[in-house]
Amino acid sequence: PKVTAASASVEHFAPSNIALCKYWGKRDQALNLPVNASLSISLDYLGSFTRVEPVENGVDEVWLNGHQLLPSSRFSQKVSAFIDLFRRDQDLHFKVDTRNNIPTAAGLASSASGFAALTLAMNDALALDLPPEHLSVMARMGSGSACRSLFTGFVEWEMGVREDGLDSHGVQLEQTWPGFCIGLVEIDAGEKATDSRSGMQRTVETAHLYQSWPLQAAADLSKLQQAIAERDFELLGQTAEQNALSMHATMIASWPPLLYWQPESVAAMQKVWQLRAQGMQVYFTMDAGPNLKLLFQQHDRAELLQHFPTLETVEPFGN
Ligand code: 2P0
Repeated sequence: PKVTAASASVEHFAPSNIALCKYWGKRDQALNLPVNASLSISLDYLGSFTRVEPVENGVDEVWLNGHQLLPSSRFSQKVSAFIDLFRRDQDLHFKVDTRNNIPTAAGLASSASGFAALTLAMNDALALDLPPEHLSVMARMGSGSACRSLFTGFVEWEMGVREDGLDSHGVQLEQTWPGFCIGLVEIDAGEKATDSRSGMQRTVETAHLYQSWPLQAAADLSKLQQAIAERDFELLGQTAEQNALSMHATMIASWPPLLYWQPESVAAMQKVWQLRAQGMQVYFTMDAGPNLKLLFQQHDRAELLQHFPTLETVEPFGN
């Protein structure tokens, strides 16, 4: 982008997103170009508020949930490197203040909403006026999954074919699904030991099983598109759950092994399978962390809450 003068403080919100077909593996590390296309649902009001304002002291300042981070911290460095894409060679620095209303680093993709909100804020601060798909390309360079958080509802991340990545961005699907619910089962909100970036790199480099992943993901993506078009909840749930478990199988087959599950994660999976055996249409998906995200429909919410009393539920399209 062409840079003009930096303006005063601006704030933007972007939602977190949960992938039904996961992004796992890069064909280009520097540009965050994925090996496979993915499909997610944005979480409505759960996400990140990011405020950006110019500072005069010659370095970026990064704040997360009310605390200033050390410039040497992983997140600070990632944010500063991302701002480099906007400021280019200009002597412009910013205070970036991000507040998440979801647990940070607990596998709830706060980096996705954070970089999406930061992209919107930088676009405003520098008066760039970029179109949505270009904003999504920029967000992707901060964190791959952030390109999906630029949009609401169902979003497909088209992997693209270009080497410069300009065709690798999120696209919002037209379809809605009133009554579609996501439930967050928090197993552990602590910081995870291996972040997604190094986790997916390790999987690509060491797991033979990963060779089967691109085909699995492509097949799952078409099933999900069909399920969304026909509002076939069973097809959607089965596909999303199998996709997540397939991704985790490639992680477990890495070396050193990458197992994000805790005993309570497995217990929650078994509870979901038990409820399904009793006839309830409830499915789960999991990301690079121990927490489960449940997929279900509004008419099952009350009964599901009896089995998962602390469930935080979101209805991305209302009910
Ligand atoms: C996803 N995840 O599709 C997958 C499933 C985690 C598991 O996208 O290196 O933080 O910044 O591009 O976007 C998390 O990976 O990784 C993620 P980078 P990112 O939601």
